[in-house]
Amino acid sequence: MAAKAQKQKGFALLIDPDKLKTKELNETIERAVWAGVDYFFVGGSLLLNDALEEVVALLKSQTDIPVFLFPGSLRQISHNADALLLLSLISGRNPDLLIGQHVEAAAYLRKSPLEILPTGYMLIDGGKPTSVSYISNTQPIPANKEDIAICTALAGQLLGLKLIYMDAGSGALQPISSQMIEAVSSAIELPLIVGGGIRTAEKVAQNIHAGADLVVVGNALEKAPQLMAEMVAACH
Ligand code: 1GP
Repeated sequence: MAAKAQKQKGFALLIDPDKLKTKELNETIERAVWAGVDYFFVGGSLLLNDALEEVVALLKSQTDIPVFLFPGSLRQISHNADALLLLSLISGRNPDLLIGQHVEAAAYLRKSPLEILPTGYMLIDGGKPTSVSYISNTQPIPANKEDIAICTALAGQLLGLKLIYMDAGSGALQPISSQMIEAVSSAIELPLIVGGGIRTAEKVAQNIHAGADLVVVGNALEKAPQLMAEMVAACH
């Protein structure tokens, strides 16, 4: 745990290729560089516009900020990104999202130049049904059940996953509580990513203080991009 505490904290800006037009994306990239964003996460539940390749190409051509794919499904892959969060939805009991899609994608991913980051993905109830809980056909972990979250994250660690991502879902009414973050963070040795419904720099700071290693924000910065610099600063 001591080693974990010394690790650098970071901020990831989530980009949903369905939402941003090229002009807005250019402005977002400029702002992200200026603010000192550590990572771009790229992904969405559906990818309606088939814009993933275009978005990744633009990010890679304009910045050195690493681009991590955060795919709604393993059909959402671009080899031009830097890394892939290979998500196993360990809070749910949908075998397709625990192992099924991974089997289908394995031979393809093995040939890919992407760095593969095996990630235990845990949905935590954020106060309203989210796209991801609907599409994944799974129940999130109740927001006040720290014991279930701890055991789920621990199981992910024992299975050899390399990261744990706790997500209240995009646009969640209630972001994950500090109590929940602290409980899980202090029970595992893996880096902990936290996202979903974070709207203020204060909440970013609270998450870091509670033990998150990487904080992810999407929606709030689509609506209020001027908050980006203070949110990033709250991580460092
Ligand atoms: C969702 O954790 C991400 O998967 C980010 O959520 O869009 O609510 O910031 P928001």
